[in-house]
Amino acid sequence: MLSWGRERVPPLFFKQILDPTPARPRSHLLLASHLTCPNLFGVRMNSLKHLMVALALCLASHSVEARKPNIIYILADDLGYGDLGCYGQKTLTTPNLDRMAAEGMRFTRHYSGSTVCAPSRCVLMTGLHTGHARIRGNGPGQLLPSDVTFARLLQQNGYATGCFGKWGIGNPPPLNDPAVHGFDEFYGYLNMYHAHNFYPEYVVKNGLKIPLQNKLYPDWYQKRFGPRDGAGVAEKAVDYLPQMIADETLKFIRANAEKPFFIYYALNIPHANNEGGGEPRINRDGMRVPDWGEFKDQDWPAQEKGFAQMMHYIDRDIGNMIKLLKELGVDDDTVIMFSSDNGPHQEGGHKMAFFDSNGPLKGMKRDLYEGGIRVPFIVRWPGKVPAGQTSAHISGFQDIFPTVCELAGIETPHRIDGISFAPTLLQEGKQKEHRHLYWEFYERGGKAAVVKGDWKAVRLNILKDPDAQIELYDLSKDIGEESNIASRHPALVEEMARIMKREHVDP
Ligand SMILES: [Ca+2]
Ligand SMILES: [Ca+2]
Repeated sequence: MLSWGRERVPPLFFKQILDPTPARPRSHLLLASHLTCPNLFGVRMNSLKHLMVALALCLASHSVEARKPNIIYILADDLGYGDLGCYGQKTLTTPNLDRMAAEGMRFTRHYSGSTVCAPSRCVLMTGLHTGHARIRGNGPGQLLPSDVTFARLLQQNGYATGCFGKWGIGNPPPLNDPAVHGFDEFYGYLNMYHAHNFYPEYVVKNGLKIPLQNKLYPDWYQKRFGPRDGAGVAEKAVDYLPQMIADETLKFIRANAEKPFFIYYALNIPHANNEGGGEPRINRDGMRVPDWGEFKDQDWPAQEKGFAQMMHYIDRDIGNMIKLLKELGVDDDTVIMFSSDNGPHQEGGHKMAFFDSNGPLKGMKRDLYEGGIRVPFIVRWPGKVPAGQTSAHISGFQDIFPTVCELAGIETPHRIDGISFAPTLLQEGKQKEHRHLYWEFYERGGKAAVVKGDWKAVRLNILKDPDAQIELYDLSKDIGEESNIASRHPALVEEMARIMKREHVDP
């Protein structure tokens, strides 16, 4: 981890250096290679020798300018560590994600940025953990234009960049927030309340609200204001936006197959429509889907059939995406990453235990126990990331920033909390390890947590008592965090307390 030192970092820390010294953009590379290659047919060559020299120069200039990989980062919303077949799910099947894991690398110690949506996405985009990040909860707040995202660095380095789905960083974010932070294209939901609604009345496309055919129950209009703009429950449910978002993503891939592209595909499923969960007019079904498909005859509550179908959609749409990459001949040039923004939810009438969404872990969304923050993470890059590997490397959302930049050959000059795990992915060079990972969270009494190798420290009720007792678990023997052994390791508990103090910087 890039250490912030023992002193508190002054507020100036947030004014990150905004001069990423971009590598030559791809358009320049193309221009350069064009200039290096003589006009073979328009200029008369004096001899065959000259022609051969020219050809050699031309080939050399192309070989040093190897294509930058496409990057697709897929983020599910509230999908748990136990929800995928390849992570032990017993009831539901996820054949495409399981294949993606079999053809790539599956991480068993990957952690989300936070235990709820907005801060987790902030950590992902900015590479700063929740003790340093601008957005640390789902409450009010926005990114500043000067906050550096890796999307912007990719854009500045010749990538076509698109965000599809739920932005949800800050509350409410400005309508053009993704454009401000490095995305050429955006299609989906800006604020998280809007993203609760699978049948909203509008979709945001490049800073504009585009109307859809859905109509809310009229009394929901009075409840929609400020950050809740767009939330509610549809009386007329026609356009299922998650499907339209999946289609738009494929369209972007087709349109940009020739360039290096970066896609941030931020699903808003299997999250609940929290407003729908309390709405008797739709039988309190916050897990509403167009149809229940193969699950329709199951003896399950409607909300569980809906959850199962959402998992099926996620898996099916990722399968279609990989199929398209193959069709376009860019599969080998594309790194795909899949994860979830926090642990499983129990909202919208859905029960977390129904499909055992946290697997062997303790807790769920809003906990800093493992169930709230340890998430599935799969990386597939045919021919580059070895197939069928499982990695126990300890990594978090803050690491995506430097990893993606390293894979794209981009320098990351400003200080972030992440460490690139490209050496693990490519099995090349020495992998640097985090000394520890840190989280803080301000709902339900407030809490903080540290992961240090197999040791896990959790401190609850920090709003009432910042020095509240620390719970300590040994994850190597106790993955379910059942046995608090803090009293047996006072020195380690002291150290965890020091880490918590050091990693928190007042926003
Ligand atoms: Ca979430
Ligand atoms: Ca469980």
